[in-house]
Amino acid sequence: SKKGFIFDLDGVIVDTAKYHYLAWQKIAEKLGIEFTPHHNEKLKGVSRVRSLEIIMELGKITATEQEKQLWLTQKNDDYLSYLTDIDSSEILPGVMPILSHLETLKQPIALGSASKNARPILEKTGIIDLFDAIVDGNDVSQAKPDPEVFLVAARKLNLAPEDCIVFEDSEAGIQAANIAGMVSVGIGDAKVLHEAAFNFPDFTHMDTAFIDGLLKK
Ligand code: B16
Ligand code: MG
Repeated sequence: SKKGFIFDLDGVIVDTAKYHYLAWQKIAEKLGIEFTPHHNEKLKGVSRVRSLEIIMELGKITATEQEKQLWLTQKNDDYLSYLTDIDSSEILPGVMPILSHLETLKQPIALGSASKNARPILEKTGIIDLFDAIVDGNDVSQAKPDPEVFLVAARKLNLAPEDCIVFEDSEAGIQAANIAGMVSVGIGDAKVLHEAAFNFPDFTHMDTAFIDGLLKK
């Protein structure tokens, strides 16, 4: 049967989560706020604006709208500087075999990312043509864990939410997929992503038989 396979971008398809972290760390440092990889888990999958709010809450600081805009711009400029020279080597191990398998089976593939930088990343890594639908931070108004991004992707694929499978590396994204009524697949630390229906440390641990099994349901 036909299922919709919805992929998150940062931390699932490409290894850009590390660049988000580096860029936020610089902002946090400037604000005198301690920001560890553990704190960073809460930022994964959430919007840029919400990410800054979380950091400010961590440091218990307030700021004017103008200051916040400045920090958001600085963070994004810094993040983009890491992306200047990226290519297909940024694609995480095991991702291409799964995407190729889905393509061979003619199963619909969508992107469901919170990032406003998703399209240039897919272009630079050379995989944009594999996607039947792309939904990113420019298309939605509600950040994960709100299910909007995945529901819009399902609609674009013309599939019911229950016929969609979401691959996510973030707590917020797994929650969004579950709220949407989709099958959630956690990619990363199973302890962090314990709410997912399935867990894999990364795509090298997922074989094509797992995909075939989902299609039989
Ligand atoms: P941008 P995803 C998310 O992408 C990231 O995980 C998150 O850390 C980031 O803040 C968010 O995109 C917004 O990204 O600043 O590029 O618009 O994981 O949903 O693909
Ligand atoms: Mg992610």
